Amino acid sequence: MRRRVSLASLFGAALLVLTAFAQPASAEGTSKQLTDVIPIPVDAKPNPRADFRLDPATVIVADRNARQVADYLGGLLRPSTGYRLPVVSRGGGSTIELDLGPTAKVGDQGYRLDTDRHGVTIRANTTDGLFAGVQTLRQLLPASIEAKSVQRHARWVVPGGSITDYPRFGYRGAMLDVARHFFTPDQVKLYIDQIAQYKINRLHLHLADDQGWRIQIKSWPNLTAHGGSTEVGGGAGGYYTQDQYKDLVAYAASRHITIIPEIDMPGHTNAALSSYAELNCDGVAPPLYTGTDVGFSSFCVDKDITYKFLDDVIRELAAITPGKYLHIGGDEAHATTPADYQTFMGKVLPIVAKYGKFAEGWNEIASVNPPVTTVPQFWDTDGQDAATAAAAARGNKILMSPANKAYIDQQYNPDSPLGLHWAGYVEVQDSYDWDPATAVQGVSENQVAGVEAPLWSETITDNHDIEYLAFPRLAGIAEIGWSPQSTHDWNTYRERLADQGPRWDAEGINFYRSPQVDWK
Ligand code: TNX
Repeated sequence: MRRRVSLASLFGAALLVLTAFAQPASAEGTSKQLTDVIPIPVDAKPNPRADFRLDPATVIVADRNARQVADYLGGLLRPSTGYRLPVVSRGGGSTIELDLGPTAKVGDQGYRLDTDRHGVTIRANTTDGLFAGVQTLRQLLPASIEAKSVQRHARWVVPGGSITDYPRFGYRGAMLDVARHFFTPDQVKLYIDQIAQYKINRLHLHLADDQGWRIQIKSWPNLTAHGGSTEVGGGAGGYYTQDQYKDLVAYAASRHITIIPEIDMPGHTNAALSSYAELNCDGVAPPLYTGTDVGFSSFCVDKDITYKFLDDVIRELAAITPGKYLHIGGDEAHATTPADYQTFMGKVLPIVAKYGKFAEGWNEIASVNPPVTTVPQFWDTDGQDAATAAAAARGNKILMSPANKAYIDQQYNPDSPLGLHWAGYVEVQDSYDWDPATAVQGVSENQVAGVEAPLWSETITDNHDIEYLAFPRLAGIAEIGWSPQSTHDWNTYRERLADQGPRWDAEGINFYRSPQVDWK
């Protein structure tokens, strides 16, 4: 008896020693906290005795309707683990199970994630929810899971416990301006992969501006042949054929992201006006433009051909866009009188509806009393716009992109090598520390569609540049869009953000090492 007791206490002492040894290992990232995730989950109940460790025999269990997410997960985990991780329809032993079926509390984008010593189960009502759960699982693993080659000495531990998680807002967007500088389909796909890990579910593509027209319109071929032939600085530009665009839409869908295409109008249209003389009031096509001024171009509001043209453009674009929104710009129409702007939008909004879509527009569109299905995107910097507040009061949902917080094309500080600063310098804390429910006077939580981080491309030309401006700020905007306001806290956020550094290194993401964060 005595002997037994002392054995037990010896065992206890050994355990203590082991735990002490385990501590530094966890600091190195072999074992993480359940909440060490961006965006932070709604609810997490850790169970430290239920950690799960992936091993060479682990299988991914998913039935047919979850297969796509399972294949994606396998694709994420195989390169660094070197494990086979086959996707099977049933299996025991060590498993990661994706389970599509009625799941309480989490709605149509959320998920439950339960981890015990035998494995991980992600449950959701939809494949979007499963995909979101997969992004969480990914971050619960050590950063080296993101490596592209086998990491022999890693311990692939997932912390035990349960997460119940769902988004605050349905719309969590990123925008990429492919008009000022063109980005190839592969460049856009890389950005899609990067934003998907933060549960971004919309990618708004700014497809036309003064400097370039980037989407093939078959009935108006000179838009791309001529209008797509240059960009800011005079480079060669480029455009997407409709097949390439459809492929991008499908690729985004495989990352559970909906593409929202934008044709900006009636301003920001020099590339189109330069391609077709008849679209100009004076019938004279202006030269192509490769500078960075705004507000000098306008479609001719009085000509019938303008609306014949836009009917064709919107018809062709709607036909290759499965998402329900088309963005029609409407910003900075300084070369259009307010009366003409009203007339113009009064004719174009019905064309969008005629082709079965809802419109999105920059907040100027709120002034034309658009249908309540139209989503004005607030981009101002002073937190007030009477027309936006009035639209919200009429029932329009507002998308939040206040430029001094959400514009990830702005410089971080005066020394930033890339970016503009008309909205001010936007450091990492600035982009995180705001609340969409109080960002605009007269627009409250239930009137907000969500958030979006626009990345204008006057100063950027490749993925390296994209990454430098988007990371870390995009992660903060993503968290604001997903996590409840009650979890909002810069001090704990900056610690979780620090943990993203090694992940971004492993992924090869060229992020800005802000001095506001103690990077690991
Ligand atoms: C303003 S914001 C613009 C864009 C520029 C951007 C640069 C908005 C709706 N229009 O045309 O690219 O600033 O930050």
